[in-house]
Amino acid sequence: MSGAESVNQQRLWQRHADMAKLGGTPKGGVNRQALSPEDAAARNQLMAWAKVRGFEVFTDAIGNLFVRRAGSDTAAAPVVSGSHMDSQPTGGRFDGMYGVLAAFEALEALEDAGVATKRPVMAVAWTNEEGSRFQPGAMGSAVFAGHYKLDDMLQQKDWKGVLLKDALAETLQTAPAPARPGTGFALDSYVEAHIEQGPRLENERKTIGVVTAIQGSRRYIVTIDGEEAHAGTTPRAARKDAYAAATRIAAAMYEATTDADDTLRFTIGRVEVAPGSPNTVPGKVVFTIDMRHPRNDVLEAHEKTLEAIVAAKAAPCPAGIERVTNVAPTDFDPKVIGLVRDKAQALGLANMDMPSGAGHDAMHIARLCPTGMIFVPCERGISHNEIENATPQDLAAGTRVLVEVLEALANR
Ligand code: HGY
Ligand code: MN
Ligand code: MN
Repeated sequence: MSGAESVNQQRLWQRHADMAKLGGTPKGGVNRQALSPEDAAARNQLMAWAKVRGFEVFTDAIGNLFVRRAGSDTAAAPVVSGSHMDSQPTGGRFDGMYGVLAAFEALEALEDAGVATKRPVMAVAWTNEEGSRFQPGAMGSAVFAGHYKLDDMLQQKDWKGVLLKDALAETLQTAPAPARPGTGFALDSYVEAHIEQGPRLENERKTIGVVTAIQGSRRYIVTIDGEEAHAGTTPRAARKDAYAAATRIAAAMYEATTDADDTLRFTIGRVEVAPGSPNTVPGKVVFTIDMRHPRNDVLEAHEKTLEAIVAAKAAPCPAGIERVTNVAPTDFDPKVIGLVRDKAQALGLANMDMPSGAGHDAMHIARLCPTGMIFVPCERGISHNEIENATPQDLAAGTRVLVEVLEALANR
């Protein structure tokens, strides 16, 4: 039996159902935010499955969780596949989790098929890809790739002021694993499977997305300092209303980022208004910006525009804009792209080349080793939403391509 023939569609689907219970929401989605008790439960579940198979497991200093299937050449750098198990607050059961479970299923299929590989093959669950609780996102893979310093990330706080260092320690206590010091080790190659999180595959009736690139992404925090005052007695002329300033700034930003070809992605996803009392003029507003585009020069130009808008529209409130992440557009490795396409073809799966609008851990790992991604469709392209859905058949098809690609990389 080949690796692909040993992919067990029912086992893979059931694992998704089992994992969806960890942080499951009444609407059928998941709220399994990074380094939460639900995240720890998912880590324990993955390690329990790995233990049954006798796969080695370990974590690194930022909590990335690795599952290793040995190869014949113990000194060889591993071929790695994976994604993330943390979710958005109102997330779906496939975003990230599919990539981790497809990688684990690939290890199991190689085992079931009795396929020996020269290089070790590993599955990984990267810490905090979503970046919704702790910013920045794709944190575990970024620290692994040296894009962020470990100590800086350990000092990050969530919106309630919880230190990442403390949340990580608690998670690793709840979900203990052999810990390797530091982060980062040599990888031979990396392939990540993920739902598309867009409608193209479904619209074009393709089963496999051969991912060629990931667009650039930048995140900012805008802080506006007004002056708290009585809502009933304070004349408009005397006000330093932080929320009024925020609305002027946001309106100007939406207008400035409305490009003719609808390629730029501009999102204000979180707004905090303090003190949040109906009869007190807001004294402080903090809001996030997520901006993306395939070209860095376009992002650079828009960043200058955002800065100019804050300077021009904030008065009479002092305001600032701080960039918190900047990930350049990523082109994947042509050899890995070709391998994904060839294996999809060989398996008779309709496929198409396409870029990724969403960010993924692969965008950081691509700076370390030959990297590629495999997309499968999700229903109506909906994601970051509890109704996110995919079919067992598509998930298994993507996993069959994945195991063939991993085997080819591990034996070349
Ligand atoms: O934001 C992203 O692109 C990813 O889904 N976390
Ligand atoms: Mn994801
Ligand atoms: Mn996501």
